[in-house]
Formats: sequence, structure tokens, C-alpha cells
Amino acid sequence: MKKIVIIFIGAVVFFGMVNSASAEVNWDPIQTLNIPANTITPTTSSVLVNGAKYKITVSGTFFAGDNIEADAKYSFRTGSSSSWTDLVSTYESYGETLLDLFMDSDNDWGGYNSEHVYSKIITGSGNVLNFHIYDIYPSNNTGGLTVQIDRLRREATISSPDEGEKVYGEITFEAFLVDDDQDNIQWAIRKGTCATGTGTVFGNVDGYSNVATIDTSNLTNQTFSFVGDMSNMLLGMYCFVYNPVEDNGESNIRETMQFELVEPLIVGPPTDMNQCKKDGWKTFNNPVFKNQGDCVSYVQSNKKAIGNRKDN
Ligand SMILES: [Ca+2]
Ligand SMILES: [Ca+2]
Ligand SMILES: [Ca+2]
Ligand SMILES: [Ca+2]
Repeated sequence: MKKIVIIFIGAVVFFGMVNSASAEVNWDPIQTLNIPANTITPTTSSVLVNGAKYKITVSGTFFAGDNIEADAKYSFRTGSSSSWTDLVSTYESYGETLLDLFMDSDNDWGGYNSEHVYSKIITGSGNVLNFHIYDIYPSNNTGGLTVQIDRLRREATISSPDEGEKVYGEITFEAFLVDDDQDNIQWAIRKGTCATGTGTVFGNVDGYSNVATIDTSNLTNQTFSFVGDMSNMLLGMYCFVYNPVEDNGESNIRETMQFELVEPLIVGPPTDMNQCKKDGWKTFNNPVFKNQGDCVSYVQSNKKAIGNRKDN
């Protein structure tokens, strides 16, 4: 019984790890720009790829003259301000855009952040971005803001089975793709190799047309799941190949995971009624029980049978 409980806890911990891995999104730094405050002439970024996801992060503060310190959207004027505000203190009539950082025509950086860091996620349109700090009188300004441009990293991960995992019976294959659009997935389970075009037992290539469950509703967590019954297949090493098809300009992703098909572990039969209790009946596969009572009566009738045996 103790052994069974330990295995169960281990499975729960592992499940939690898989969940957190699938939610992870990484970003690749593309460019850092310094936007000077003493001019409204725009600072131009490099071209953003059409359809790609970018994270724009702006940080820092600058000085705008007349005892005013400002970040991307909020300002504080020493002598008249009691807190950082969207309107500039004593310059309210110029509106909320005064001293704002503009990214093209966009100056929405959300609510005030005391660290003066603001970020937003945008989709590239094949054009540059133009940044400027708007002021009616920029020439007495000092300093500037820093704009960091990061691009979503396209990544794929196989989450099940694990590397070298020993499996039998119905096997669940799971993987996920982080991307900014939907890509077709080529996949295969192959006997003895991860190489292309040979040994395939399941998949949607090499003449196979098994249907996996693919959910692309969250582009940064596009999930793949396929359950394959390998009960009657040759034992040994297999490879799960998960191969999202690349769009123009994307670098190749092809994930592989080797696992081992083994004889099923035989658990049972129970020899004592206590082994059926506290969900113990669920752990047997030789034979399989419907419920605790089923398990108990199996033990009882088995004991009776042994008792009646003449050679006993
Ligand atoms: Ca100024
Ligand atoms: Ca403002
Ligand atoms: Ca893509
Ligand atoms: Ca690929």
C-alpha cells in the first residue's frame, strides 16, 4: 500500500510541472531605442515583421523643465503635484497627451506604474515604429525614455511521454507550440528511430492519417494530444516526432522524444481484503475490479476455492 501512495503523489507533482511549462512564453530582444525628450522628431525602429508578435516596453523618466519629471504617460511637478498624474500639473489645459510618449499615434500605456515601466504586446505590420515624446516646448528638456522591443519566440515542446519513459497500453502523446499564428503540425510515432519516413506506426505522414486533437484557440499555447493503443505493438524504443511547419522566415522546429514500450506491469491479484480498502481496489489490473465490493468478494471466493482444494 505504501508504495502505491508514493507513486500517486509523484504523478500529481509531475502533472503540475507540465502545466507550468505549457504556459511559458519567451521573448527575444530585437532592439533598444533611446527616445530623447528635447525633440519631437521621431526615433524610428527597425521593420517589424508582418503578423509577428512584439512586446514593447518603455522605462525611465525625463525632465521637462519647470520642475517637471515625467515618464511615458504620467508626470510630477515639484511644488504643485502631490502625486503622479496623467495631466501635467499647472499645464492641465494642454490635455493628457502633453509629455506623453507616442508610438506612432498610440500613447496608451495603461495605469500608472511607480517603477515607470510600461509594456504592451502588438502585432507587426511590416513597417517601422516611430517614437517621440510630445511637448509644446521640448528644447529645455533633459534625458529621455528607453524603449525595448522584443519578439515572441516560436517554440515547441513535447510534454508527454518523458525522455526514456517506460510505457505500455494506451499512450498519451502531448505537445504544444508557442507561435503568433496557426501552423500545420506534421507528426509521427516511429519504431526504433526518429529519422524521417521509416518505422512509422502512428502519424499524419508516411501514408498514415491518424487524427490528433489540436487546439489553436490560444496561439501562444497551441496544444496537441493523441492517444494511441500500443498494446499489440512490438516492444522496444519508439520516437515521437512533433514537427510544426514553418512560415516564411521562421527557423525550423522539429521536436523528438524517445520512449520505451515495455511489458505491462502486472498488479494483483489481491490476497487480503485489506488490499481492496481505501481505493486499493483501483490499483489492480490483474484482474480489474469495478468497485471495492467486487475486489473483496474476489478475495473471499478465491480463499474459499483454495480452502476447498484437495491438495491444500
Ligand atoms: Ca519642456
Ligand atoms: Ca499624460
Ligand atoms: Ca508560424
Ligand atoms: Ca518544422
